[in-house]
Amino acid sequence: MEISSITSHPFDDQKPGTSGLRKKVKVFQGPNYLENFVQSIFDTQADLKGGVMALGGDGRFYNRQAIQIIIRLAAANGVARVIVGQGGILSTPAASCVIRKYKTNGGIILSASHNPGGPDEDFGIKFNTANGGPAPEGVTEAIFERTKTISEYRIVEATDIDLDQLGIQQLGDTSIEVIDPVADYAELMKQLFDFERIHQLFNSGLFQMRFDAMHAVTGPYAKRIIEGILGAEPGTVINGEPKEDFGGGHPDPNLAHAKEIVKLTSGINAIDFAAASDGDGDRNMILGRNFFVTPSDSLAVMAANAHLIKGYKSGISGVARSMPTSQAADRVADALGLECYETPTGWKFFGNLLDARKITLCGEESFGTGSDHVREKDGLWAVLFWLNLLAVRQESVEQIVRDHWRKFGRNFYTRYDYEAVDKAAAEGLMEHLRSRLSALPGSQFGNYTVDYADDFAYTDPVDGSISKNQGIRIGFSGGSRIVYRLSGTGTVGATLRVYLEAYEPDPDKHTLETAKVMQPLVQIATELAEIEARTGRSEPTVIT
Ligand code: G16
Repeated sequence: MEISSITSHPFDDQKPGTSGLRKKVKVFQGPNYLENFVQSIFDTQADLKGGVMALGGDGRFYNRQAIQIIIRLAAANGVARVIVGQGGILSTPAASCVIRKYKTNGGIILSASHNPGGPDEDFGIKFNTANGGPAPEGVTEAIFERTKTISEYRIVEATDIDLDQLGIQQLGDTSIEVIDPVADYAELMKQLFDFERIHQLFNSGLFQMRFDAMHAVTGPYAKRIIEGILGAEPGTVINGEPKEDFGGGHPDPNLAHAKEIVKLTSGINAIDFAAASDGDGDRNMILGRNFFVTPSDSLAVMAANAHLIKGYKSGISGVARSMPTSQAADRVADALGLECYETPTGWKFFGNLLDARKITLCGEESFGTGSDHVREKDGLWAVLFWLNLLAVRQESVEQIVRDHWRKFGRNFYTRYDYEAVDKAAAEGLMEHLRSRLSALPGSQFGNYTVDYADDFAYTDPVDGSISKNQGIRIGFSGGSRIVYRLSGTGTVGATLRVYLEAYEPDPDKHTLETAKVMQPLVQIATELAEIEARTGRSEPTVIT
C-alpha cells in the first residue's frame, strides 16, 4: 500500500474548545484542514501507532467523507486496527463504550453535538483517550501545539472502505473492523437497568411515552432498545431516522428546540413521560406530564434515588457537577454524607474523578448527565434511568421531583444565552466583571447580599492540574447565584451565557413560576454586567 507524504501548512485556528474542534463544514472541507488536525493527533498520541482506535460520528453532513479520510490517515500512520461503527455511525456515549470494551488506545469522534448540520452548518472532531473520555486539557493542548508547526501529513492512496458491510476489511497492514454501532451499548444498558420492570411498565397499558431522536444519531439506538428490547409500542420513538441535516432542525434537546415533545406533554391529553436527545446522543431532556425537569434537578434526583436502580444499588461513591450547574446535587450529597465536586464546564473534567472512583454520577446544566459506565455524558442512559425509576417508584415524574424538593429545597434555575455576540465586546464584558469582583462581597442588590465573587479556578484533586478563568461566580447569602461564562462550543462570534439560580427552602413557594422567581436576579445580572450597553442586546437569544 503506497503511503504519500503531503506537504501542508499550519492553520492558526485549530484550538479545541469545550469539546473538540468545531467549525463550519466548509472549513473542514478546505484543503488539508481535517488532515492536519488528524495528523496532529497521530503525531502526539504515540500509542496509536501499532494500536487500536475507535472511529465514528453522529452521521451529520460530511461524516462519511471524513471517516474515509481518517481511515486512510490511520493506515498511513501505522494504526493496527480501526473499529468503526457501521455507516460511520457511533453516538458519543457508544463510542466511549466501544473504546472501553475493546480496550482501544483511544478514538476519534466526529460531531458538533447539538449544533445544526448540513453543507452550511457545523462539523466537529474530537479525540477521546483510552479511558473512553474526552481528552484532558494536557492532551488537547499538545495536539493544538502540533497543529501550529505541522508541515506534512501521511495518507494512503486507496479506494473507499465499505462502511455498510459488517466485518473486517484490510487496508495494507491495517484492519478496518465495521461493527454494529448499537449492540455493545445495548448490552451495557441491560447490565445497568432492570429491563424486566421497564418492560412491565410499558406492558401495563397505563403508561405513555415518546422519545424524540430529533433526526439525529440516537434514532437507531432508541428504536432498538426502547421499542425493540423493552417493548414500547411502535412509534414511541419519533423523528427516529437520522438525517445529515437533522431534518433542517436544531438537534438540541431543550424547551426551545424540542417543541414536538413539549407539546405532547402539555395540556389535558398530555402523555406521562417524554425525552429527547441531541445530535450525537450525549444530551437529554426529561419531561413529565405538564412538567419539565431541569438537568440540574435531574442529576440531584438521580443521586438521591440511585440505590433503587439495579446498576447502582450498592450506592454511589460521590457526585460531581459543572460549576454553573445548580447546587441541587450538593444538597443530596450532603445528606448522603458524600463528596460533591464542582468542576469547570466540560465533560473532560469528570474523567479523573470517575477513573479514581471518587464519583459515580455527574452532570451539567447543559442537558448532560452520566455515570461511571462510560466516560461521556449519555442521553439514552439518562432516559433509561428515569424509566427504571418510574417503574420502581410507581409515581409520576412530577410527584418524584416535588417530593425531592420537599426534602431538599428547590433550586430554581434559568440560563440566558446571548449568541453570536461581537467577540471583543463579550471579552470586554467579562473583563469588566473581573475588575469589579474584589469590591462585590458584602454589596446589597435588592434582597440579595453578595457572599462571594470570584473567577472560578479548579484544581483537579487527582492530578493536581489547575484550570483558571472558568467563569465568574457571584454567590449570595442564602444559596442563590449568578454565573457568567463565554461558551466554548459556538462557531460564530462569542456566546455569553448567564446562569441564574435561586434557592428556595420553603415548600409553599415551590409552585411559583420560575420566570417570576428569577426576575430580580435577571435584573441584577443584566445590570451588573452592563449587557445591553456592551453587546447591544436587550434580550437573550435563547432562554432555557
Ligand atoms: C459540550 C461539553 C459539555 C458542555 C457543553 C456546553 O457539550 O461536552 O461538557 O457543558 O458543551 O459548553 P459551552 O457552555 O462551552 O458551550 P456537547 O453536548 O456540545 O458536546
